[in-house]
Amino acid sequence: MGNAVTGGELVVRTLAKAGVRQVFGLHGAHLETLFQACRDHGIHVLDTRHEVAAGHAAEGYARANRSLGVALVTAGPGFTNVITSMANAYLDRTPVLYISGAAALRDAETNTLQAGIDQVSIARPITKWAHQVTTTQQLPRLVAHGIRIAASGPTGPVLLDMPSDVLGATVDEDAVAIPEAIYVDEPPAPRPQAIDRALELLAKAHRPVIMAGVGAWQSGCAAELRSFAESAGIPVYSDFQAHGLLPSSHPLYGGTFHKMADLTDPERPDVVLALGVRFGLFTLGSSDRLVPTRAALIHVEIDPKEIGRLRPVALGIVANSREVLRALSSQSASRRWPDTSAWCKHIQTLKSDRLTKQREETARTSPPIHPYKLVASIVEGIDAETIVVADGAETYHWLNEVIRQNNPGSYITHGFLGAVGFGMGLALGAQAAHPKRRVLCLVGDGAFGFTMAELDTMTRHGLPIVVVIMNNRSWAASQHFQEIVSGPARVTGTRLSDARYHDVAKAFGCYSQHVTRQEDIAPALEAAFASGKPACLNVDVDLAPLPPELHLLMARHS
Ligand SMILES: Cc1ncc(C[n+]2csc(CCOP(=O)(O)OP(=O)(O)O)c2C)c(N)n1
Repeated sequence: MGNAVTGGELVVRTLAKAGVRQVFGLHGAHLETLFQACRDHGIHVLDTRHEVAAGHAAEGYARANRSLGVALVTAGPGFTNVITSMANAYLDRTPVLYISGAAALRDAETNTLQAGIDQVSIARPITKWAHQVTTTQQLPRLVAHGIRIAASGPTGPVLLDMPSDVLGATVDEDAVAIPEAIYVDEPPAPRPQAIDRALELLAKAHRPVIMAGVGAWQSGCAAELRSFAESAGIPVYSDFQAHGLLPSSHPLYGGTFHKMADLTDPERPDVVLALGVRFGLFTLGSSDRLVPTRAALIHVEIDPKEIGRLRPVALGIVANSREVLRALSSQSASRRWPDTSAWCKHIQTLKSDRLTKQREETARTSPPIHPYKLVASIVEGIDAETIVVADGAETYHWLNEVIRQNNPGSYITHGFLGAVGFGMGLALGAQAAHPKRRVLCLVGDGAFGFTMAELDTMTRHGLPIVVVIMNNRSWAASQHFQEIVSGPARVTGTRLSDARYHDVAKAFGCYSQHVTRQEDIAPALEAAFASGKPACLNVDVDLAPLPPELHLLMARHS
């Protein structure tokens, strides 16, 4: 006979076996055995002020670390508060294990506390798998199963719903084995014929382009991407998740996908190798602004449902992006590649022309600070290791203009859900994943208001995140949309006040500053990082200018 252990203990032993050292959550009585077991096993619980932030922090951790994130939320409202995070993780393919408490099975249909809703059914459409565990002995097997599902491509969220009596019951530890091999390590590789065909198409191209998407980033192909792009002389664009996979400073990097709209006839791509790209919002749907209709598309995707979804393909390959790049590279050296140097140079010229144009257009002195100048100052004021989180619509579109990261997983921002208000949580997770790196969270004033109490979480846990508020006193993307669609005289429900957010931050124990002049941004950033504390810079910016990317998107939707 071994020791009698609780279900909570079995869950945590399994998490520990899977390499989990950090979880995010907010306590509730239903979770008590889990919190106690985490304490015993040295798994750090980063407790937030709102489950919204706990869910997003688990996402931020997963995205900054390219590993599993774990969120613990209590029964009923704790669960409903992470629905947005679940949906976000689902659409962005972020591997998060959500563990929800639930009322004891013996209390079913008794109108008891925090119960009466079917949490599994609610989660099912927004997770890869949702399941209620009904037997204590099955907890290790099902936790391992959930982790395997979340972490295997295409990765995504999983909900395990755990009734309090299942967690609280004890079993003989010798009667329950903790699974050893939890992760699946063999990603799907392409067939040789597919690689031959891809090489044939690419070798004939005059203006080839690689588009790296979420699947490329998740495959961990930074070295392979660089080596293949260099050997074949092919420029690379990326979506937000794959940003930094090829360093922004690399002469073959063209920018985020939307920058492909700067390629105009006759200099447009003729062959596109899309690695783990999900066509849609970030490729302007099925429009041919980014990928011309006449271009041959080679689409590599781990999920066959994405291939040909919006664009017909010349060749579809269901495989892991890194495996495909390895196979391409193994044959690349023996090939004669066409000289693409003029094409690559053209893309670099477009890139620098765009920056020069914006610098000239925004050259006027402050106040009010032009939003472009704020993002440009931020990018100049951070080191190459800094992780940047961006939240808020116009805010992140401005940042997209200038962001340059040299590491993957270092730019964490909006995906398909477009959920405003997730930045503070993401930043908590990113900083927990990388305690030695700097984390800067750029956030719209509207977005900041969702979870500003997380400044307290930062203070309590000693996380020196620098929060910069792009304060335009408005839900700017909404207000601008309204002005364009309904007219400037019809603005309603989209204005915000000139709140003193820096005072709020001070009250939470943060370093804080109100910034109103362009020339004060750089020193304020420096002081914020030097403080070694969580910091909040409330920066007043001009509401009027519209970010260039938004022109592109509004043109599409008008
Ligand atoms: C949770 C959520 N609520 C509402 C919206 C609709 N929405 C899209 S952009 C936007 C304005 C965001 O304002 P802010 O955070 O201040 O950023 P800004 O656009 O001013 O940079 C809103 C409300 C959304 N995307 N997500």
